[in-house]
Amino acid sequence: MTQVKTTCPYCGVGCGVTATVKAGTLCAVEGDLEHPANYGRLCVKGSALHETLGHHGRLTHPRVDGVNVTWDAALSTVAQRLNSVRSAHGNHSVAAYLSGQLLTEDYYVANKLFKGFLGTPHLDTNSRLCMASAVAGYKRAFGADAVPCNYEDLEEAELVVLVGSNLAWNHPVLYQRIKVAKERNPLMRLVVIDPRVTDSCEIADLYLGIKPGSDAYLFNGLLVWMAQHRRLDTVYIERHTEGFDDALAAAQQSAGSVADVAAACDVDPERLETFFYWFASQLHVVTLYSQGVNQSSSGTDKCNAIINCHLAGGKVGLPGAGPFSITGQPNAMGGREVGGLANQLAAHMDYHTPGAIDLVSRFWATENLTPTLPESPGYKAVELFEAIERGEIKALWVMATNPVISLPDAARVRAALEKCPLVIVSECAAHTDLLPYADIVLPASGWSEKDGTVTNSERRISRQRGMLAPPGEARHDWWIICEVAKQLGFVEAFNYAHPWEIFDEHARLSGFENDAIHATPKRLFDISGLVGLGRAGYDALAPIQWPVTKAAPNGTARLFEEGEFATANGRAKLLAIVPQWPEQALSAAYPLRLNTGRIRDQWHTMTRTARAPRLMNHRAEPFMDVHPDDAHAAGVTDQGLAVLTAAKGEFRARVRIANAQRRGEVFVPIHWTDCFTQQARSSALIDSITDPLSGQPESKHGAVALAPLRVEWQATLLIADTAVESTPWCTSAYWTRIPMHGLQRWQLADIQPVGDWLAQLSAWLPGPVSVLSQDAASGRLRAASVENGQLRWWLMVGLPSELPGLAWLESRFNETTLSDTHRRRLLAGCDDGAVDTGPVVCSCHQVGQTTITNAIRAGDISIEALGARLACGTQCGSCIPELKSLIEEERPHARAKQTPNTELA
Ligand SMILES: Nc1nc2c(c(=O)[nH]1)N[C@H]1C(S)=C(S)[C@@H](COP(=O)(O)OP(=O)(O)OC[C@H]3O[C@@H](n4cnc5c(=O)[nH]c(N)nc54)[C@H](O)[C@@H]3O)O[C@H]1N2
Ligand SMILES: Nc1nc2c(c(=O)[nH]1)N[C@H]1C(S)=C(S)[C@@H](COP(=O)(O)OP(=O)(O)OC[C@H]3O[C@@H](n4cnc5c(=O)[nH]c(N)nc54)[C@H](O)[C@@H]3O)O[C@H]1N2
Ligand code: SF4
Ligand SMILES: [Mo]
Repeated sequence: MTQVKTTCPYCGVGCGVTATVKAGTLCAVEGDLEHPANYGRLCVKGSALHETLGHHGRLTHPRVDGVNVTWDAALSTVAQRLNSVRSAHGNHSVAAYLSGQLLTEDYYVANKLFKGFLGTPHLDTNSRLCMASAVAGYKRAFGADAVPCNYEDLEEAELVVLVGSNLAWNHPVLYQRIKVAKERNPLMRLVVIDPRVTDSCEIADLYLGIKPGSDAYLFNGLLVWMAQHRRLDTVYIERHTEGFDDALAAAQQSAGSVADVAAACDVDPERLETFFYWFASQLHVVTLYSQGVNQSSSGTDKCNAIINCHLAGGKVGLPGAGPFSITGQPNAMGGREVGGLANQLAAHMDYHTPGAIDLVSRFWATENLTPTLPESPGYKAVELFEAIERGEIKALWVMATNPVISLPDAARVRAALEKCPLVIVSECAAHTDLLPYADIVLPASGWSEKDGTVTNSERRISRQRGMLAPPGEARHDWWIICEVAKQLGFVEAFNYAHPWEIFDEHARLSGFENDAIHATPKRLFDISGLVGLGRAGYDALAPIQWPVTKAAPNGTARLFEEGEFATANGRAKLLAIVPQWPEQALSAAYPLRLNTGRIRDQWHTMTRTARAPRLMNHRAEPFMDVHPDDAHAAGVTDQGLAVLTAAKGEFRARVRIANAQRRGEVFVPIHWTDCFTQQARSSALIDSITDPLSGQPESKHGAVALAPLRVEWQATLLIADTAVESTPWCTSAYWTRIPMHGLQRWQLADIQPVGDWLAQLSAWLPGPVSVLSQDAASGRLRAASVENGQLRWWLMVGLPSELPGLAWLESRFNETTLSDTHRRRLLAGCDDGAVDTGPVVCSCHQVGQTTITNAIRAGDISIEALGARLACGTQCGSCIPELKSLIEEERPHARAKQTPNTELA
């Protein structure tokens, strides 16, 4: 048994993980007590990491034109085809689309190959959909893409403002850290600014449920208010900034009075002014912002509207103060550091950085090569796919992202890929919606197998360490890229034996000619202090925050402490912001505002988190959160099925009527793909409108219509993994697949009635059919098939609310031979008598909503009482907000507690 320290591959918090490996299996994970991001904590996704591993469902062979081939054949085919596209159509006809989930070393060699050696600027990343506006905002204000703050600042602040961030679900460990800090410091306040009431409101002192897209009005209003109430730091403004007067004048134009701002944001003026007062009267304020700000057609301006207020109040470069863009992906930062965005060159240098092209060419020794480095930026993600659609780009290599799901106007992306003559995909999972478009599929190693570094939201570089062998022929991304580069003739430049050598080169480039003589201003991203670690030093590297230089060998906790910025004159810039509304317009045909985002237990397209059945239980099906009035107007009901329609796409899901929604707005999750459901890709509803500065899509502001999906029947089918050969029921108007242990659960519904269910079952399913119960009048039916003593499938026609507890049935599927008692009980139509415990609220301990409401009704009306009885909320704590709202809802029905309460024990 060995224990290995590594880093969680999900969100940008970058938690340290201690993994236990026994006999070639990673059997347990726990939080690394020493890692400064989490000090031992993990959220529910992190703590289920070991449950997502295993060789099943992984890509294990390189594939060319649908045929498995050897690596030699795959690599030479990639090289040949890339070369022939280049010689026929020029260097700029090839492109790469990368991901914030690659390791820094993978990213570095991909950027070096495409920009440096293939001479194409068209290399962009999914960080465009995620962090591009935050990057552009920081660069405009500070002269560099540099997050000034760190996680301790969140604990030291007197006021933390969450803007467009559902931290409790999406960066749970940071939320828990704030929660603890708030318990220690009762004066600390938390404000949440979000059109939805989210779980992040649990510990909020103030919630502003603003109209979507109105953030720039709000922060312009705050700037004006600070000026009117003499809450500016005039000394700081004078000494360390420029542009204040223009910024204030622009703010006054759009946000003259509290009443104007309150009207624009559609919030109560008193609450708004309370926020203004709190922000203005505290020095130690952290504003933490995320996709509710970034994913907008004016996202960059919104970031700068926030940064303006921090600069004007001198609330930056201090402990507990600063504008903090929280990153989404585990290595969003590392990608930005190597230059993975199409407008960047390398090591935080842009094409227009004076001398950068020459410097990078000399460093990479490409100056004598044809082609040389491109001279100007390439296409940003949405433009890149438009260029593919036009036929201008003819070869695309996608690594570690799924553009047919995550890019807006997803149908158009599919059509573009269909047309693209050469699509290469590096991927870990055997089934994704992208793979059918690939001419060449390259199997990549994944977390626990690959070795390298990632940078988290607070600039902290940590090691991800490889512990397991990749399955089959899967190889590390850096290796695949370097082997292709060598086949293309660039042997010397890509001759690395281990990722530490790549890291070393990246560190050298960051410090190359980065001194007072060569670079004014100096490049802030400098990790030259990590040059020369060697293999042993790299393997032992402890988490460290950049810059790491001779002057700061132990890293740098906080930036801009002296008020010296990375701009030419050292001053930070305030920007004049003219607020803009979302560009996707509402209309009579599409009257509802569509908001899209994340759920607590799933990661993006679910290729990893859906492998752990317990993570499927919190939200098992695709859903839409709808305000009760909108539901009523559209004639849809809670738990009923409905369709959202946009100009270019459709979304079918189960309705959740939610008071947390503003009227006129619908929220849908981003996670479901065609691998999991009939039609619930959120990006199909979003138009490809982007921020003109950052190129980030307006993914939070679609326009849709809502209507019921009128179905004749609904059914639940459980089927053993071994029994699924084809899935003919996928022609139904609605289906969704929910992985369980050893079986799949399908929720089905259709608009066509089924005349004869028995005939239908024989057509759909293998094995003999046993009817367990049938009620012709109501159309209810339960049937199952037992073959060779094993339960093969189980079906219930009826509403999902009538489901029995599925745990008993799940265990029966996993019995190699059904015992006689179980077989008899099953065929008598019985289960263990337990009712379905409802959606799982506490994923750590798998406690369902019904169990919890029963306990509350029986008198357990506190988190502590529920925890003592059911264990819910006692591990990662992410479900506590939901427990609290259940207590609120059920409290009126609770009866005075009789002690001891034996009924539910
Ligand atoms: N569980 C889980 N965690 C994740 C991920 C995941 O897939 N699952 N993904 C990771 C990634 S890559 C990212 S980028 C982060 C994203 O983390 P977040 O940004 O927190 O995630 P989202 O849910 O996309 O959106 C945040 C909030 O923005 C709000 N919002 C929408 N429109 C507006 C608006 O106009 N103004 C304001 N102020 N708010 C608005 C939404 O209602 C939503 O609650 O999460 C990371 N963490
Ligand atoms: N409507 C809407 N759209 C959005 C968003 C939104 O809020 N609303 N959010 C946007 C944001 S912030 C983001 S970050 C994107 C995320 O969207 P994507 O990046 O498209 O989603 P993922 O599922 O993370 O895709 C990663 C893929 O890489 C594979 N993979 C995992 N590890 C590795 C590896 O080491 N190597 C290789 N080669 N492959 C690997 C996974 O199996 C998976 O298929 O979605 C964006 N799109
Ligand atoms: S908070 Fe983020 S990094 Fe930490 S365990 Fe959860 S998903 Fe992983
Ligand atoms: Mo993201």
